[in-house]
Amino acid sequence: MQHFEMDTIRYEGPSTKNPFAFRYYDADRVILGKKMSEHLPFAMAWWHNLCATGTDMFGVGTADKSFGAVPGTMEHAFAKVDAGFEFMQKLGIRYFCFHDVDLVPAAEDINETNRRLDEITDYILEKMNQTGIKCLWGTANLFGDPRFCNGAGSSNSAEVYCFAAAQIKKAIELTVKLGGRGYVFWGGREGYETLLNTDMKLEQENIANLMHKAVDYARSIGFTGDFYIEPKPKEPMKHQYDFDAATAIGFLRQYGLDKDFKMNIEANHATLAGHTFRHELRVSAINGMLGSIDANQGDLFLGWDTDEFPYDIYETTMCMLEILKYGGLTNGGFNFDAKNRRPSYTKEDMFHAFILGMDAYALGLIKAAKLIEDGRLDDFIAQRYASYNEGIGARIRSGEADLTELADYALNLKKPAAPGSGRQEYLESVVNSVLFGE
Ligand code: XLS
Ligand code: CA
Ligand code: CA
Repeated sequence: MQHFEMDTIRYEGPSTKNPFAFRYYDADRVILGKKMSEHLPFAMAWWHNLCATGTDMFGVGTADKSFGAVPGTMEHAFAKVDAGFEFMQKLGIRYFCFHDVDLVPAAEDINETNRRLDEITDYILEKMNQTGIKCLWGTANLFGDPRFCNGAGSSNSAEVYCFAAAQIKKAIELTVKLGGRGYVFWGGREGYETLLNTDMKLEQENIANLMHKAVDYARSIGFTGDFYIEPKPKEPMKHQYDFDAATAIGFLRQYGLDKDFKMNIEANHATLAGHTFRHELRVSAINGMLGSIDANQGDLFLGWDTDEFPYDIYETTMCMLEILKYGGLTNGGFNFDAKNRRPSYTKEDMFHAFILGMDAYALGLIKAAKLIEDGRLDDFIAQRYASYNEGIGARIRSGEADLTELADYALNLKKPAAPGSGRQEYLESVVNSVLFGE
């Protein structure tokens, strides 16, 4: 049974008026020596695309995601697999990401949920073998069930902590079964509402302990991929422990987890933390922890996580610039953790959203490569720090000069030369000319 009427979406070039065609995403086009499809391993998020109907605090869903079955049944779970694979094939999406409970309806008894998960992943595996579509990463939903109202690894209840462990264990097994290249820990409700009732130290130690046990178990059953922390500062909790990349990296180092973990950076979470997306990517990259990307965008006028499909070409260009300059993603990809706006509720809209997102990243890649080839930004930065290439600057970089030598250097000079203009406006005009010059 076909779930979507559209044909396969093809590249037709920037001038096409066909709403069901790519304008920029041309899978086989080579950019800086690599195919676009290799630069951009796109993934579909099971939860937004196949599960979410547009429910919000003020109203029920607007989109029909029943796919011909009764929601809440295993028949529906199977229909979602069929629809999901058809959708990915039609768009040329080669990866998917999932939470355990995206795949099947959770049962009262966790043993029954696990049995359902075994059944559905057998079927998913068949579909993967037929289509060549792969799993980018898996994760466990440790925030939806009321038992996790005080967190999972950070729960005050040891029993709830064990249930979190059981879900993580199963989700890791499923990720390994599906050949997933990563396993994500998004903090969910790992944080607090008020310090009046919170033992922060105990909670953080417990989370770290759970992560260590997860790594040990995963490695023992053959998982060779990356673990990711996905930072987010707030929502649903007032304060979440994995506030941003710098905080999460500090936590990983504090508890000896930095060899197994990298960052999964979500664009919308970066802006919620008061950073640019690019900032979070740079912090991760310079710490050797640029892992994977949740490709979406937020709304700067709103204080919450809107998970919109990316359309801002400045943002996608700067993201791709970071990724190209820091050597690409290893096991990671570009997961569209994004949802249609509630009034865009048709099946066509699901396609429009992915075409928008894939084209926005493809155009960002094209423009980022142009910025690199143009060279003016790199040249400017190299020249800006040139004082560290020789003389006292080189001795600072090598660590040879002690504080007295540095101070004596200054005393001899009496007054430093001006540091040189930052030329921000000039550089911004260079960016515009590369983006829009032709
Ligand atoms: C929520 C997160 C979540 C993670 C996976 O804000 O983005 O969807 O990506 O648990
Ligand atoms: Ca996410
Ligand atoms: Ca989000």
